[in-house]
Amino acid sequence: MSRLVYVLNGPNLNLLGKRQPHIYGHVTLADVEAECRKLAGELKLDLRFHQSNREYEIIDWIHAAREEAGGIVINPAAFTHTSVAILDALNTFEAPVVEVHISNVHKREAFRHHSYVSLRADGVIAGFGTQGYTLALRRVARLIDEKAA
Ligand code: CA2
Repeated sequence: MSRLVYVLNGPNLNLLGKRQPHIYGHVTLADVEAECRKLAGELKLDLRFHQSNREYEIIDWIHAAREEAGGIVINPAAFTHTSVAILDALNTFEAPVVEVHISNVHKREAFRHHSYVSLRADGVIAGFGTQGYTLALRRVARLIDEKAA
């Protein structure tokens, strides 16, 4: 089982820490990547960390992950609630998938309560702020270790 994990981020997350701090906090996506890379070192994981505002790029990264990755952590952002195409791509990926949301989507507008991605995700983390990413990485590492045992 590969110890390479893809961490994928959807639209507008490049603005993390720069706008709407009352919802998403002050931590930037670069800070999140640095925290993930630090933890990945401890967990002996390799990381590919990406963000895109384009649905097709996220789909292409999921296809790339099929070839080489042992897990995916994904915050699809608004595509969570709209994208059958990302769900279809994730359904072709056989290793663990953990869905992350920085905010507690269930405390927000009704349209954020439904996730296409949750139909595939092995677990979902929401409302833990950017800490959710490292929690998700720990879970993926555990699932990889369990499969290898
Ligand atoms: O809570 C999350 O992580 C979300 O996936 C974030 C998405 C939202 O559409 C989902 O319902 C929940 C929005 C990402 C936008 O990120 C921004 C960050 C800072 C400033 C503006 C947007």
